[in-house]
Amino acid sequence: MRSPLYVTRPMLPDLGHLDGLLKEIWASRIVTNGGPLHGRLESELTSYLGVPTAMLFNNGTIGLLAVLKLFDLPPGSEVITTPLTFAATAHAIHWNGLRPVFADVCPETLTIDPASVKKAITAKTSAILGVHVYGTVCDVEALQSIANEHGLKLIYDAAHAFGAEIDDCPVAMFGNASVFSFHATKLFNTLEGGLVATPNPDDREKLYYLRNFGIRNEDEVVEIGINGKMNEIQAAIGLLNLPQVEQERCRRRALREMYNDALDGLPGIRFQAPQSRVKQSEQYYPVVIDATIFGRSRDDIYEELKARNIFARKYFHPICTDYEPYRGFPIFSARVEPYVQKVKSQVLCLPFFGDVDKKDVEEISLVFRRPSAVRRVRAAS
Ligand code: T4K
Repeated sequence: MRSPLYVTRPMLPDLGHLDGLLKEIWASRIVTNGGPLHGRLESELTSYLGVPTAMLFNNGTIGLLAVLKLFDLPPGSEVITTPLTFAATAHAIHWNGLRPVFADVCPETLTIDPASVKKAITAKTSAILGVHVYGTVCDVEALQSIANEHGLKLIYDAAHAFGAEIDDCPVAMFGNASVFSFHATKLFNTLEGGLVATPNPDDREKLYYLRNFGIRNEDEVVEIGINGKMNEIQAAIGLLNLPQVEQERCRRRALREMYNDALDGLPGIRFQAPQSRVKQSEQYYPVVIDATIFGRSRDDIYEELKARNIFARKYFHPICTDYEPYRGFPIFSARVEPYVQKVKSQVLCLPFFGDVDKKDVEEISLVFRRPSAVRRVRAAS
């Protein structure tokens, strides 16, 4: 049996280099609360991401909580989002005392569908929270025009979109704010971590307070803040990983090409359409498997890969409206049936990180290309 192949593996720095930074931390004994490495990383990421405001957080979820607080959305108001996302997106809305409202996704991009967003707008809507899911960016122009027309805040969950650009413009310059995740499973990671970016330099001050209990100084607390602080060891990992990120992105880009070639021409298999104006973050490699054409389902392929020690993932199945707390929440759609209800059983994210090699891709493609044991068993029964 081959060694396990996971959907992703974290990029890690050279241990010798980490040792140097750990010695700095040990010498200063400043281990958190905005230490020197935190300051360095925040400033490097501000330049890297090309935004006026870039504030580190201890994870993406707390970043989402803080960003929803940043805009003082009316309590109980509605935030329109996609159900095809990680739990954190919807939960952050709920934790803010707001109501998540779900809108369908575009069949081509699997990002939130602007026409469906329009169907979901009511007098109570205060914001749209789009997700650049798998690294595919949302239709930022259409969403902005809806937000402008209805006076809504436009926020992006950019957990999958680190370093993405649209027409050479950093992705975080679109909308009112974007939230990145630096979790171990992300292209750029700080083990756990996150960042809130906005195109507005004036947001810095409030985000600073929201991240640190609202503390202005020893005598004043000016916001209902939270503990969103990244510690010095996370920052050290980030400082060492940042210079490696473009190389990892290039390796993934090459891997994407390999997969595209290996799976090309298979009826019923669709992979992420390239977005001509976009520099892709290269976060995930999702394929959409239409069992009625392909002959085997997403779950068949998932199981066959698993039997070979290859661990693809069904992100994001179940979708948010399948979770117990959101069961019964409608999915607003410009279509007769929400497309997301169909595609949630069809998406599979294949192993996607720099160390996945040609042999791995060949092995995976063989599973797609040959009649499976599952299918033979089914046919025989
Ligand atoms: N918004 C979106 C759209 C998101 O996708 C996420 C996070 C967030 C917001 C929230 O951001 P954070 O608060 O997390 O910063 C993972 C991650 O835990 C989660 O961060 C991520 N999305 C989500 C898509 O994936 P799981 O349950 O799939 O993780 P897990 O532990 O099964 O890991 C997947 C594979 O990665 C493992 O099979 C092996 C590999 N792995 C994982 C870890 C943690 C490693 O090799 N090393 C590791 O340390 O959720």
